[in-house]
Amino acid sequence: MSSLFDKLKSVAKRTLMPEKTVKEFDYATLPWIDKEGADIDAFVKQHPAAKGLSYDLAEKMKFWKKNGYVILEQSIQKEWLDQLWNEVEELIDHHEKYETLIRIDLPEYQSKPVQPIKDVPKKVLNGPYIKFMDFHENSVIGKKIMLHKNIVTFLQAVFNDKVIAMQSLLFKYGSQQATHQDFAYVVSEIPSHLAAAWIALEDVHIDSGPLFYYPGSHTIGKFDFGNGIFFNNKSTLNPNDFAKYLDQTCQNAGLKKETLLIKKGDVLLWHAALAHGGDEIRNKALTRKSYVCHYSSDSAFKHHRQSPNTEPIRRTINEADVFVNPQMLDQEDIFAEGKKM
Ligand SMILES: O=C(O)CCC(=O)C(=O)O
Repeated sequence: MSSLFDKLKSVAKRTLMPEKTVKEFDYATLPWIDKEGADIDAFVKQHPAAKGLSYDLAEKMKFWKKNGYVILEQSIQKEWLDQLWNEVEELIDHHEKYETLIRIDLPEYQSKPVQPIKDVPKKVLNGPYIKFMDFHENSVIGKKIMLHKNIVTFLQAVFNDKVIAMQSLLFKYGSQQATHQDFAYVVSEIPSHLAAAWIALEDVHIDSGPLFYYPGSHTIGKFDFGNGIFFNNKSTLNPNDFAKYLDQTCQNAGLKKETLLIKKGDVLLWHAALAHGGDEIRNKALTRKSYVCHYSSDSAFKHHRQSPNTEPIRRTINEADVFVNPQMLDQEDIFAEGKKM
């Protein structure tokens, strides 16, 4: 136990030497595409994977630089998406057999929002405010979709580096999450080396609580949580303050809020700093099945989050890596149907 003297010493240290707080991304380590004068045409000419894609890489990259997102239409096979959702249904129906972690954002789970699925009642799992966490670790098809060539090729070009998949979330219903930018919550060693994919597992209905986003918001000034740009237990401001700041700043900058009404098989890719959130669910009967994956680069993400001090065990698909969860080795790829697809 620390003595009163130790406590006073640590208060004095904090008073004399305040922690250095970060207010912006470091320009030197920004992905090349975010720097001034990035020559996308010259880059794409040299990029071996640019040919044979279902989209025009240079055009999408220019759109990304200006708007902070792109939509890749009809880029994932529907049979793969159906297989993934069948596995989620199995996970829910026989939840007592599985260890997959679930995040439950309901008041009665406030003291322990993350729990193994086997401990969460089926009725809760089948309702809103549920996130199935890192299911790609359990599922081969989850990994294949996460590291699909159409996604990986684009992100590889954005980072000009190998792509590393960091984490994933599956949703049955809309999240209704307040406006945020992902870098504040999903932290890689170089915070600007972050991107996300929103993969539609069904056509999105306007009343199902669709994702919304502010095109162009990836360049607005960063919010200060009181201790810098990342939200953690030392922050004096909270996610609601963050949301208010983002909505207000986007409005003041004349950025228009867009609603994501994409079709099954379409993918939205977004920048670390694109302001986005989940709209209100206006029809509670409507699902909004979706798969959200977060990515970083090889230079910025070197360890599995659950095991920061060990060399990761890698699975490579389409030249991109995802790390095996070293704490749940017996759960890795237990859904193996995707091997045949
Ligand atoms: O899908 C949603 O409604 C929100 C997902 C999201 O914002 C995120 O994972 O960062």
